[in-house]
Amino acid sequence: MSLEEENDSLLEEKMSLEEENDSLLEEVFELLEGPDCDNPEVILLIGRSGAGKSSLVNTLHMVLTGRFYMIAKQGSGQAQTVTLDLLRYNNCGVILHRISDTSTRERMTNLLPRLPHILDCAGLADENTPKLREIIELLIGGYIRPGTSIDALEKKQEECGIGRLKEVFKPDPAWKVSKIVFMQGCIDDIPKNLIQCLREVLKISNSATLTRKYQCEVFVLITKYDLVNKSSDLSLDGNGTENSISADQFEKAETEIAEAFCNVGAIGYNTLRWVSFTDNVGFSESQIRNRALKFLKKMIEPGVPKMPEPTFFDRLEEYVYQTLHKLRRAINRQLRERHFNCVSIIGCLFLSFVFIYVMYCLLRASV
Ligand SMILES: Nc1nc2c(ncn2[C@@H]2O[C@H](COP(=O)(O)OP(=O)(O)OP(=O)(O)O)[C@@H](O)[C@H]2O)c(=O)[nH]1
Ligand SMILES: [Mg+2]
Repeated sequence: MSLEEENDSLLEEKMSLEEENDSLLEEVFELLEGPDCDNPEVILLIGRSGAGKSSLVNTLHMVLTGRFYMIAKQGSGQAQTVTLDLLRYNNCGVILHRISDTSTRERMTNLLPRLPHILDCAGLADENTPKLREIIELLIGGYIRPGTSIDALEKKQEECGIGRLKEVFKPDPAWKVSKIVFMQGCIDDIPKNLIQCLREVLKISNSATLTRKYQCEVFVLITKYDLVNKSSDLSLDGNGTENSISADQFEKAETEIAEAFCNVGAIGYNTLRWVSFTDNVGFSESQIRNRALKFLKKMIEPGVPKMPEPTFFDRLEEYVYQTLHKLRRAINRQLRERHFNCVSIIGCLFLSFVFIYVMYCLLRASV
């Protein structure tokens, strides 16, 4: 192919990508207008340090406003670890006056409050310990105030004892996470312990109702996709750095991470390849925009329906019912083994009445 032909085909590719981006943005707007986006999603970015979490915040902001500002401090060069707190970016950090395109700004006027809120957290360790499980549970459950230093939180955990932090912090429904995005650099080792830790937290269920406590959908973003060498010769392509990996290595890593997540449904549909706007990124602006808009669309489109959370009375009712069932079994056992005596049966009946009475009073108080 001559140089001219190559330029023409590149231009054509760019044009079609830009057209696709325009229709993706339109789809995003349409979704935002719908009743499914009445309550903005709260998305928690989670992963090892340097996975590209803060870069994602800046990239989404750039894609939505048309202007690049470092609203989230991202690493560069040797300074990789920069986020040390839990930071919240309301409505993807977008503010109306920052949107450069006039028609987009007009369209966004009513839609902006419906954009997801993003929580960018300090990189987490690759461990599966009660300590980290508690921190992740508090993050997901909305116990941690945005702006909290993760170091300070860990110190508090040492002071109070592991497992006691829930008694110290009050959850706020507005901080509760609805979607988790696990971020993993394609060139980095897969943090299997951290993934296991997250899976265990998501498995926690309510002991009375047996329903899952945290019904967040999990997505996996394989970041730094620009570092994948599309040709098999590493010296030729892939952004020309020693960090490049081959397409085969990438696919292997992608399968491995999907397998690590298989129980929380992250294979296929929930796994995306991501590139951020950074210093040396080897992707064009339209390509980055394309991936970012696809990601945003996935974040706001309807997913697996959430079961209604059990109320206090649901839990109480279930607890009373289970306790009565235990009492009935205990009485039956006593009768079978002929160990029963008047005192124990009166005691059981008395306890049953107390339970029913407490239930009745609480239900009346709630009406
Ligand atoms: N090539 C390439 N580099 C990226 C990409 N995204 C992020 N980086 C680089 O990866 C490094 C870490 O990015 P951050 O966004 O700060 O990572 P982080 O996950 O927020 O890290 P912590 O705040 O320490 O948890 C920086 O040097 C970025 O420039 C990408 O898509 N491609
Ligand atoms: Mg960061």
